[in-house]
Amino acid sequence: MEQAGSRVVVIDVLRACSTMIYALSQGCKVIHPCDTVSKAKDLFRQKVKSLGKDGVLLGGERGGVRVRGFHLGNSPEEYSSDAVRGRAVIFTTTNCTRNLTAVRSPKEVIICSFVNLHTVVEYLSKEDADVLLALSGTDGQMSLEDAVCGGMLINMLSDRREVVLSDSARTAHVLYLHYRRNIRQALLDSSHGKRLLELGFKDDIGFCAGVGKYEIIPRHVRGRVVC
Ligand code: 3SL
Repeated sequence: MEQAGSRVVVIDVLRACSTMIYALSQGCKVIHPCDTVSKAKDLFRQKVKSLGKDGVLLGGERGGVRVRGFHLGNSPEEYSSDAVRGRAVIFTTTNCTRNLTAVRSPKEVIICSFVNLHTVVEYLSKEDADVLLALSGTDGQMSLEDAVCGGMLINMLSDRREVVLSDSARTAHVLYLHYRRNIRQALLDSSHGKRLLELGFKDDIGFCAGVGKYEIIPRHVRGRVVC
């Protein structure tokens, strides 16, 4: 996907963007998103040669659960300072990293979820460039939680600068207005949230519903996510 002149904001509330934001806030040096498990394993082997075994971790999920043989799954709190500080993470998830590696922008690609939303909005409000929201969704379908997050971004940005909305942006905004008093409920109502609950990831839902906890803006630049 390429949008000439636009800043692209990739949103995946549950859970990959929230996890990447948390990992980088905890001192992770760089995240390398990969679209497939085999590419992640290949890249890991290469990086071990240059960074050593202690310098790099393999993280991610398929079907919500940690890939067999990986050090970390896709629960944000696994990426604590103790685990990731000073290290590179090779990261692959079912939807988000695949979408992320497909997005191109001549301006920039920004990683966003509720947990860094305020900082992203402050940044976007300083410039007039078009903004394209790329909602990760689930298996090619729209996800309620990503739409509500996009809608909240639109709501906050429209207080700070002029915005002209497409129909899909307007739809996301209306969904946000519905959930504005209880963001966590949007995550609980979503099919993705329900699946994570069944898998035992209740704490992740609480974490990912925490609005504006981290003041960082990760960017995807030439295959690397960095702050
Ligand atoms: O598909 C993804 O990118 C993941 O974030 C999905 S899950 O939350 O790990 O199920």
